[in-house]
Amino acid sequence: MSISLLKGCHISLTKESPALNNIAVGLGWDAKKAGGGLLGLLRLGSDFDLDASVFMLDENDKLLSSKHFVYYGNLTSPEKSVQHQGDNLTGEGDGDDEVINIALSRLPAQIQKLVFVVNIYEALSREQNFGMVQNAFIRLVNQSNNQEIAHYHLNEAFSHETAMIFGEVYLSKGEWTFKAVGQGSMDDLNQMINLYT
Ligand SMILES: [Ca+2]
Ligand SMILES: [Ca+2]
Repeated sequence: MSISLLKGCHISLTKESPALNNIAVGLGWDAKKAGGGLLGLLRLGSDFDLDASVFMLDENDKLLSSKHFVYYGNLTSPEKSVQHQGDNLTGEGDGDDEVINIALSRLPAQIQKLVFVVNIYEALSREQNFGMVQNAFIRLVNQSNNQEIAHYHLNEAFSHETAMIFGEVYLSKGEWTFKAVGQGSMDDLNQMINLYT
């Protein structure tokens, strides 16, 4: 049975699924329906494109290399341990909008943490932020049996954030652990890359 996590909570994936190797990480969101008034008109004028990405970090919380930042412009990490399934441009519809596959056994030994981020494409020029997003979630599926292991719905009220850490998968005492993070930021992707470099 899938475990529903609240913000800040974590579970041991190794304990939940001892033979776990291939994980599909599904991330979803919807743009709030544009209301009336000028803001609604402005919002209708631009596409609303959210992008999921993964920072693959070593024990110092630094990217192992620039190729270990996996996003729509770099869909696969060098050793194919992390593979982004492609860019969704609208977020329309229920279910996963973007999916990132993880093969734990292929991860380089130096990788201690995977940080799953969703940011709004061209948020500044399009004047968009997470206050305009609803139904955001991250979920982990065991690909060997297609069973969902855990999910986290970001129910908090967000406002000016343009990027959001949805969750993290990290090694803790030798066990892969998933944490529901839900931490927003006004940084763009380049600023986040600098944080982890
Ligand atoms: Ca996208
Ligand atoms: Ca959606």
